[in-house]
Amino acid sequence: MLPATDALIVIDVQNDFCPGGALAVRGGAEIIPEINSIMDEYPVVVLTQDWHPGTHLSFAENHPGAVPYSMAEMAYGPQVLWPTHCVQGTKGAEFHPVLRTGMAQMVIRKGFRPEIDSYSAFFENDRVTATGLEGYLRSRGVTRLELVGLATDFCVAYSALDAARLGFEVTVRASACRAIDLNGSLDTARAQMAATGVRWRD
Ligand code: VGL
Ligand code: ZN
Repeated sequence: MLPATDALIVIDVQNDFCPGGALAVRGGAEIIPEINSIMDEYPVVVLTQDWHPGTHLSFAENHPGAVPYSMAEMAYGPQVLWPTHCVQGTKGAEFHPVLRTGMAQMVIRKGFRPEIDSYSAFFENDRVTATGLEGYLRSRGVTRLELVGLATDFCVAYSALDAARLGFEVTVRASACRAIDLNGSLDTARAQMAATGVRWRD
């Protein structure tokens, strides 16, 4: 068992991000056995859950004429328009059935405000609206995070960058992550993480 300062943060291992889901990440379900087996090493285990209302403005279908994977200008800046995914209360928003969800002490939901997307587990895409995860981790004395899950270049990367900026010691365990890789997004995310002091563990 690792010391009480160490947390495992499992990002968005939900049906819609796994093969067969609405926003499937290639190989998304392959990472689950590794995540399940390392959970026992961590005194603190947190799951995040992408959790959107059907009216969410990150969905292409809520922008007349827009197609999935195009860009829109939101109040906070550019935003990818996604296929409708992880709608609150649907099967697609549930955790993948193979994930050991019972090991989690905390589930943090994000992306529930219709007008703001939230890739990061710490701040929504406006970069200022907090999810509350920072306070939870600090009040439990956590200083080191290992991040796993989906997708490497969006929710995992944004979470890792925010965590590093907040002063946590952050490792992305790449073997237990899979990427969307949209227009070079994986290379961009990896460069940003390297520049921000996020450790990348193959
Ligand atoms: C994610 C796109 C939209 C993710 C969530 O979990 O990486 N990506 N919503
Ligand atoms: Zn989403």
